Amino acid sequence: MMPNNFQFGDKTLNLSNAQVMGILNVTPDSFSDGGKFAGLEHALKQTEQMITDGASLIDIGGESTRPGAEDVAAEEELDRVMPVIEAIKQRFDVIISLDTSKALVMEHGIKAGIGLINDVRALQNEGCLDVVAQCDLPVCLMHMQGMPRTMQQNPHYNDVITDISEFFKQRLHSCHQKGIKSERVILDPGFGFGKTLEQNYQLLARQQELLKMGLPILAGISRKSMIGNLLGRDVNERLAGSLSAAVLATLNGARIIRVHDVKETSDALKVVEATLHHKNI
Ligand code: 8Y7
Repeated sequence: MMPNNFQFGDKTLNLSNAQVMGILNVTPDSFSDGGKFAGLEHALKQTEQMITDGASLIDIGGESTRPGAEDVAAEEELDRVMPVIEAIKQRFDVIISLDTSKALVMEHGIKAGIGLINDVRALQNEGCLDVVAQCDLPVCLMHMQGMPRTMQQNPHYNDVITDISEFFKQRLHSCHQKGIKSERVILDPGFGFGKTLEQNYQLLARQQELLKMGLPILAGISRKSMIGNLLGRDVNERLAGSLSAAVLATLNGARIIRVHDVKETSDALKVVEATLHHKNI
């Protein structure tokens, strides 16, 4: 059985209720915010608003991983994320999730007091397993097929759930070899990361099969192409689609939902939770 209480550094979250993770992009090219949160003041206002609106985690990322994006140097990523992490730590009592795939950035973030390492490359880059092994923070291992620059070119799966489960097993094995226990691992199927529209919806439909791994699931679908391409909607017109996806991901077992629209998602998930409360009792 999965424990309900999950430790994020010095903070505990009860994952028996779905939790909202608010996205704070600090990339100049972030695709849906147009880089307008690049400034520290704006990032802090955005953070405060997301906390008020119901986010229990704030995910800070300084590397764009949108399809086609180029790599960012570690120094540049540190320059983008560290001032924001430090300022948030000073002012707010919220769990900071650091979206990075670089060992050096993880190391700095850990020292600054983050509560979660969110790695879309699932600790496959050099040094990441070692850095995570030396701390006791949780880590989110996300599935991606290929690399951001080319991942949408020709994704292929024998079976999307089987293949993703296999990937998780391999990554968990590597974690265990370094002494990173499963108890601090969160799994994420990686919607949109090397997946066609069909594959993304099959994944959402069958997401609960991943619960067999016995670990909490995080899902990020907010404003993604699987919404936009299905509906023919620009990135700023994807709220209703994103909310539907957040509800479905929660019904299908996700415990943390990564979103741009925190207020609306928190409301939607409260309605889901109030209903689910009456099941199995
Ligand atoms: C995800 C993510 C992104 C996701 C996790 C976007 C950083 C692309 N997507 N991290 N990051 N899961 N764990 O559209 O789905 O937000 S970036």
